[in-house]
Amino acid sequence: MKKREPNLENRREFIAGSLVVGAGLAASLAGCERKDQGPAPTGSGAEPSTKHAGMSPHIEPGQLDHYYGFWSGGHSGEIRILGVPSMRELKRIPVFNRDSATGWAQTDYSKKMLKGRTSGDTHHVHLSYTDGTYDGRYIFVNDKAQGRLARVDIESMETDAIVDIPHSQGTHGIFPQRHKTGLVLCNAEFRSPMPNDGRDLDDPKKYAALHTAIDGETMEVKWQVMVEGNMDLCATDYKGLYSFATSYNFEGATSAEGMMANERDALYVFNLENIAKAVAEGKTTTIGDSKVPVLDARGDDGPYVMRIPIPKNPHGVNVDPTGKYAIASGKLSATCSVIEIDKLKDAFEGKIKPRDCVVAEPEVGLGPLHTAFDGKGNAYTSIFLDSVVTKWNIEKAIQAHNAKGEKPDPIIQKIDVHYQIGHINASMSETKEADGKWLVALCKFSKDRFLNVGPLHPENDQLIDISGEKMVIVHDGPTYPEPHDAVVVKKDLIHPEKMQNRKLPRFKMYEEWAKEDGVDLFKDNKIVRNGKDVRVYMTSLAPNFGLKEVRVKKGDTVQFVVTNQDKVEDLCHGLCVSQHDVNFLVNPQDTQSETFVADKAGVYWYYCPWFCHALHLEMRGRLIVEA
Ligand code: K7E
Ligand code: CUA
Ligand code: CA
Repeated sequence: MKKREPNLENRREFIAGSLVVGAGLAASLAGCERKDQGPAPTGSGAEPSTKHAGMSPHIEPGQLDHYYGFWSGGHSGEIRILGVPSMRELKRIPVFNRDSATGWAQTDYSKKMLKGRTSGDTHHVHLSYTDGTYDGRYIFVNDKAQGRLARVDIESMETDAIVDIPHSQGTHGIFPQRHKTGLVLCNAEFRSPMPNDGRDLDDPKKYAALHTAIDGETMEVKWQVMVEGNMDLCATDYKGLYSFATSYNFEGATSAEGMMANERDALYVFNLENIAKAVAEGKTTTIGDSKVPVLDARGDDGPYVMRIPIPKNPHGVNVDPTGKYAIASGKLSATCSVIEIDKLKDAFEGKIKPRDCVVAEPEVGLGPLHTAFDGKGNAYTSIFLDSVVTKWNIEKAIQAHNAKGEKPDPIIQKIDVHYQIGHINASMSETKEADGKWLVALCKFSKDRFLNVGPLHPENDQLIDISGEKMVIVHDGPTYPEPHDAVVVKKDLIHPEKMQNRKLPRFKMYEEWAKEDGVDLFKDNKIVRNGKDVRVYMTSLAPNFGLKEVRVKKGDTVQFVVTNQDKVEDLCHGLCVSQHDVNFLVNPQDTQSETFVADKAGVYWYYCPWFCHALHLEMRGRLIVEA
């Protein structure tokens, strides 16, 4: 073993120690040895690892990246777009959070979607698919905090739908179907009473969790399947037949110790065809006041759900680009379980046992979490406790599993990452077009890799060149906490529009108001009073607002509806009303609205917060509130 910084070693032991509570577990983990240390950590006198013969992540000023990276924002509640390989942050898309720059969670339509909530916890971003690759239409993202699923329209790069999933606490793993934009499957991580109305409080045996199917086109909740164990990560196959969910608390415990009691938990396999048939035949029930059909599949290895025993507190599950294998990571076992998807049919028909679908279980390191692919038969698993990425060969792992006597070694390389890696993903890894170019390793701790910025450190998203036989780290990418997952998408599959295209559902709302009030949004500047409700239609065209003065009475509810007439790319305006907590963005050719109460008499300047013109500072007017 190469010499390490003592700090780092302590930290690893600390983190490992805090996780490893069960004695049996410690014993099972001790058996795993690291094979190849990879490059030494930089910053400790070692050669910087960027000197290598492979691809450069450097993108010259003015040059464009080759990939879009879509990052979840974790408990920031947003989605971020990064350019890969430069790792430059290009945009943040507010989803569940309040965003002062754009007015998200303040504008009328976003408020309506959010129902007054302004926080969320996004973990998993996935794009809509057609024929096993991205179709460039939608981004889906979960909210673990409040059990929701949201969708972003890629043309506008704006959240266009948010769905509350009934009786789903801790909506965590999500995955869209890959044969077409069909269902988006969503896992509830937390078991809870059904319904959660005060019953069964102290009777965890009766708690359950739901696997929910949402139509990716209409964003309607289609059905739910109730199971007994919790569900963590989710994946789908490439044919539309199955979805998968790892369960780390198959024990049904309510404490961490209890959740680690058994050596094996399970991978749930949902048979989507059989479920759809049962739903169509009405073999369902409902829970509480939700109208969504629920199929109760607790405890039975029936035609709907199969449980494959796998070790131990499994976390990630990923399907390889050939669609042949689902790979579940052990987390508290040093192994990954490789499930051959073609065998599932026989297992569902009772011809083989569920466990017979496991065709390999290679030892990859301590605390395996997630797996990415290069399209050349290799898997890359993030190893949390060891802070490494393990590159291993899937076919060799299967040969080793079956071999009598001498076993081939599937492990190709382990490379240090900095530090405590969570998710991992490779360019196009979640599609049949995985291209084996770049791997992003999303590390939870950055420790000493960046300038000290206080107790809250950035995360460290490292970029790894996987185009050669050996992985090489080429870039450290600090991010604001806490992205969990990312997908890396070829740039020619993503075509956002540069001007607001007015197809989003919120435009229907403005058109209806305009019709009611006999107003042309793009031409008219008009104040419409209805009792104490005052609607202000106003245009913006650099460097002027259509109204220099808006006169209202104290106590009026004022709604500004602003339409940006500018047709110039990148020419945004906005509206900020001084002292009234009103601040929103209006893209070129866009309309936005926000409502507030004018509760103080006086003169309040409204102004454009986006630097749009030499006379940008002069782009303002007076809100005159009469006593
Ligand atoms: Cu591993 Cu929420 Cu995907 Cu985080 S989960 S790392
Ligand atoms: Cu418009 Cu600044
Ligand atoms: Ca467990």
